[in-house]
Amino acid sequence: MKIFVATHNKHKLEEIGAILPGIEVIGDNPEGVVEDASDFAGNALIKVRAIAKRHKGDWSMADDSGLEVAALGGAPGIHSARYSGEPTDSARNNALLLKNLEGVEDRRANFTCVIALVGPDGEEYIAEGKCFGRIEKALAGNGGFGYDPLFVPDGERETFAELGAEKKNVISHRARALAEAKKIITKGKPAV
Ligand code: ITT
Repeated sequence: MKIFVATHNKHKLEEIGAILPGIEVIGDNPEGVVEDASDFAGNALIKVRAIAKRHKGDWSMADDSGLEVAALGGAPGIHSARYSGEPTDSARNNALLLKNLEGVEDRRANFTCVIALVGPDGEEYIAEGKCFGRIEKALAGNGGFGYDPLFVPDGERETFAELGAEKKNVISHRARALAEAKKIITKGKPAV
C-alpha cells in the first residue's frame, strides 16, 4: 500500500519511511498552508487536509511535532520549527534553547508527535506519541535533525543525534505515533 505525507521536511519523510517498512511513503508538499491552529493536532489536520483532496481513494498523513521543555512552560512546543524566527534554522534554534536554559537545573523535556490521517473515503483520525527525556548542556552528535543534538531520551546517556536513526526510530515520539497510525491504517479504528 502507499501513503502520501504532507511535509516540507525531508528528515521527517525519511524517518517515516524507515519506521513504516512495507508501506510506500510518498512526500507531497502542502504548499501555502498556514499552520495557525493552537495545538499539534489542529496543525496536523490543516496540513493533511491540504493534500488529501489530491489523493482521494488513498491514505494521506501529516506529522506535526515539537519539543516541550518543562522549565520553559512547554515552549517551544508548536513553535519548535521557528523558535528563533524565520527562516527555520536548527542551529539557531538550538543556540536559543541553550541560552534560555542557562543556569536552569530542571532540564526535563519531551518531544510530541501528532499524526493526522485521512483515509480513502475522507475519514479523519489522530494518533499521538511522546518521548520523554532531558536537554543536554551542549550539542552532541551529528545524526537526526532539529533538536536531536540536545535531547537525551530517558534511559539513555546519549542524544538522539548520537544514538543514530536505528535506535531513534524505535523509541521516538514519531515511532510511537506511527505505531498507532499503523494500527488505524491496517485495522480501522473509530474516527475522532
Ligand atoms: P512540515 O510542517 O513541513 O512537516 P516542519 O519541520 O515545519 O515540517 P513542524 O511544523 O511539525 O514541521 O515542526 C516540527 C519541528 O519540531 C521541527 O522543525 C524540529 O525543530 C522539531 N522536531 C520535531 N520532531 C523532531 C525530531 O524527531 N527531532 C528533532 N527535532 C524535532
